[in-house]
Amino acid sequence: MLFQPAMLFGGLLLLATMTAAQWRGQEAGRRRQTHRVQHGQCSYTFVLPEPEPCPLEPEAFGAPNSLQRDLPAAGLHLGDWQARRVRQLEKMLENNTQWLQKLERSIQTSLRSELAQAQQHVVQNQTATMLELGTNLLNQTTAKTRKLSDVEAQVLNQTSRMEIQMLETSLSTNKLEKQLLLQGHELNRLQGRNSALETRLQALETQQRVELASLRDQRERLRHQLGLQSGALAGLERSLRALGGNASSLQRAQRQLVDFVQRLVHVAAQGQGRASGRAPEPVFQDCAEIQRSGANASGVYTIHMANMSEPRKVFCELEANGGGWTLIQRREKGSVSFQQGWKEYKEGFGDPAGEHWLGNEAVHQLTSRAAYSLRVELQDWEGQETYAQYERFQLGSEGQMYRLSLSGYSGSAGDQSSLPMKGANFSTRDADNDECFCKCAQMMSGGWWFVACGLSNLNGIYYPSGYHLRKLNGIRWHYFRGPSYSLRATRMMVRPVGG
Ligand SMILES: [Ca+2]
Repeated sequence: MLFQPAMLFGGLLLLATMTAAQWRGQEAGRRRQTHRVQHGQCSYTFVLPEPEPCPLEPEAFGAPNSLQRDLPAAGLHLGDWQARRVRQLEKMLENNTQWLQKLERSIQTSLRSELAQAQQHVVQNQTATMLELGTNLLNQTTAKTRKLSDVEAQVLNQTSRMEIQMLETSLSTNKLEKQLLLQGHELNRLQGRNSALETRLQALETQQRVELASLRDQRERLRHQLGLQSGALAGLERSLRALGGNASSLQRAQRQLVDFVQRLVHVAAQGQGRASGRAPEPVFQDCAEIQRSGANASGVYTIHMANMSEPRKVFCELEANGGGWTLIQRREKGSVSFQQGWKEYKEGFGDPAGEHWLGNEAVHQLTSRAAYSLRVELQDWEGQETYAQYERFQLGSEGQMYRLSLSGYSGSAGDQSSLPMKGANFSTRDADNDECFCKCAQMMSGGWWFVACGLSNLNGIYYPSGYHLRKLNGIRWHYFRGPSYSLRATRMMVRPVGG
């Protein structure tokens, strides 16, 4: 079917050529007729038998020459001639048609075989090409498949690794979640406590506000009274100034009288001793006098202080820093408890050879007799030693709550004094004389000149090495080792000014 148009075209071409050739053939007379047929790229040449010339029937036409010759004359026979001629032509046409059919069959046969061959050839070529292509494709596919398998294996490895990591991650996530839960519980608990504390704090704040208001009222009242009293005081001061000279001379005379009486008592005792054959015993008021008497070894000596009935054993530092020092306090190993009350601090406690507090009353008596200096020596747990010295040091009476008076600070234990230069009352756990709403002696421990609560406390709790840090109730000296460092050793000693 596909070849039908081509064949038709070929047939038409053939007919055209043939007609031309026939014409040529007729023109050429009796030459042999060759027919060339062009079909695509192929050309076919056919040598065909010369068509038989149709014999003219003599009886019909007579001689051709005669026809031509007799034509005008024989006009009556022209219709017969034409009929014969038509039959002749019909026959020729029939012959040609037969010939054409033969030719067509021959062409068809030839074409069919060539077509089959061509088709076979094309099919073979195509098959080979296809096979080659298929082989290449197969090779490529195999290579790609191999690559894909490799990639798949890698992906599988990667996937398993990722799965392991995911497992690990989920485990750690679980752990973290548990921790988070625990922390959340803890947080809730703390929040609960916090809110309770906040409530308490608010209650305290309210209470403090109320207290503050009442205190303000009191302050106002006191100011008013102070105003009234200052006038009276000014008058009194004026009178006192007039009496001052007399009073101080009276005090001196009183002290001299007491000294005299004591010496007299002592002389009487010596007289009794002499009567009983014993050697007389010298009497000293402090370690400076002992040093002046010729002693030069530090140690425990006995002194007789003015206004004190009993002699006291004291430790005398007669070697360091010019000597003549009477110790009033020593800490060195924590063997003596300094958690004592007012009475104990008043009378003194401990052993003068070791750790001790000489006693506020004795120090008051000693420092009221003459002008005294104070020396404070400190040692930390790193082996550093330092000191603080005060040119003037005096303790008030018990009625004055053994008030501290200081002046003339110098030394290496900080640029500033850790003892209150403006003075302070003495406080113990049972006698709160500080300048704080709180009770410093109970918070900081021991007995000291607390302010509110101040920068020092050499009578705090003794903490051994390793426990001495971050202790607010330890042995403190702010400008040496800070507010919460508990020191290793301390000494406090007094000496008459210029003595
Ligand atoms: Ca207080």
